[in-house]
Amino acid sequence: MKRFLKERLIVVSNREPYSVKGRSEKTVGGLVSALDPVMQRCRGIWIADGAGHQRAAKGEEALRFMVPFDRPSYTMRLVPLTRTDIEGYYNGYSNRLLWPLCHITLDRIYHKKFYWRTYEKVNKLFADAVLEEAGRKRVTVWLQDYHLALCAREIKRRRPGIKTSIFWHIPWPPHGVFRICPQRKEILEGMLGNDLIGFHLDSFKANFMRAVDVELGAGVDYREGYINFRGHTTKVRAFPISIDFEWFNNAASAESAERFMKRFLRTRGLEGLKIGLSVDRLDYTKGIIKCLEALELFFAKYPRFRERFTYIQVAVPTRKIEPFLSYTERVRKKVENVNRKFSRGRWRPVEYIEGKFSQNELAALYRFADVMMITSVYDGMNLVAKEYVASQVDKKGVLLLSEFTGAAEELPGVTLINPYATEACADAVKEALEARPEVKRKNLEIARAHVKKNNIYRWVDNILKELEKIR
Ligand code: ADQ
Repeated sequence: MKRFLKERLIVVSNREPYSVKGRSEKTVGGLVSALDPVMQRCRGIWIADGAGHQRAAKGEEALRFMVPFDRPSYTMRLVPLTRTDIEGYYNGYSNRLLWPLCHITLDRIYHKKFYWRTYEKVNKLFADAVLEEAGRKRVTVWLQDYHLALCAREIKRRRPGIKTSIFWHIPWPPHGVFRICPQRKEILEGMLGNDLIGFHLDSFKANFMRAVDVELGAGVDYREGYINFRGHTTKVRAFPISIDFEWFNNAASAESAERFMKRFLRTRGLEGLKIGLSVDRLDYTKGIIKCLEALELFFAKYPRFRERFTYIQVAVPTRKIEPFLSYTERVRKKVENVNRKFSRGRWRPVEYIEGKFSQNELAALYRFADVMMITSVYDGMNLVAKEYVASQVDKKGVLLLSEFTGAAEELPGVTLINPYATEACADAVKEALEARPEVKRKNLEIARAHVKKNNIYRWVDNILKELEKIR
């Protein structure tokens, strides 16, 4: 990152970047993977929910401390939420309404009045923490994601001079879908408390602008990306998020990656096989069932790949609530079915691993996977796609990428798939496994050059540059 803001940077997110259970451990997820290196460099303040925190320390010390513990670089400030707060704001409004709504999985939407009341309350609690940390100092606040749609409006109400911005990490759906939201006006008004709103794609930005136009009658300059509402101007821009290319490139090139992979393949009896890979949170938007259905069809249609190819599905449990829990059950059952159908001797078509891997281990897996399939039914960006590309140091693999990910609109040199077209996905796996080495090399060179240039530091730089321009 080249740029530092003149003012102190306060990042606010639902989840803390480190969970502390005796030692500090980085949490899994796109947001943390993206922002932690940035905060380490600029020594800001990160405000997050501390409900999952189990610190030995009490009182003040428990809520405010430096992270990471082995290399203290920036301040963590926790907002202690009760179980009821989490139930209403996080499990409820954020993940039973906004998440399925923005991912257009409408029959998963469920709403209670209590969810909304708590969402409003918790957004106020986050605003309180921001104002307390800011004191009389000049700060720039950078809110993260759909949990905090109302926070800026509250900050501005009490200190209009504080510069605030939000980055929306998930899609913003077309207005015909967004209007389903029972609190659509309040959400939009809350968002317009920000001076800058960032989305991954121009299409999400256009959807948002259309919503404020229709719902609030705000003054909207579609071309320049400005919204005028009640005397306040908000700029809306697309900033496609990325990854630390060099980190993945180096981690995948390391000898330790080769050693890890050798051991991994040996202990699981996968030596000598072609390898496929998916790495997902156990979330219905990632289309894991779609991926397994495509594989089932692939092994049925192309039996010559049996005993020659195994697909590794790494799946990490995230939200321990419905409907994520039943989705996890469905995934497990589907894996069992496919394996029961095609296994022979020691060979299994799908190697299902439920759990978390370190980033070094992921880099190794990415490097040695001959094909990676990403079947999200809708996805803001999808960092896994970029991590795979950056880790493909030998340029021997193929990325099959759902056309419904943000990454698909941006990444050149990858093969787009439609996860709903099951047979076409199965065929794409076969074609990937038979692709000529020079074609794979050329495609990966193109994709890698793109991610190398448009990396996470550039993303942050672009957002901070835009924030600096705002008076
Ligand atoms: P996510 O929905 O979490 O992010 P994604 O962008 O793919 O999706 O990021 C997932 C992250 O978790 C990756 O960095 C990956 O390495 C990590 N991860 C996944 N499985 C893991 C495992 N088993 N072990 C360890 N790490 C694992 C949201 C949006 C995305 C958007 C990001 C960033 O839904 O569309 O790209 O935010 O804006």
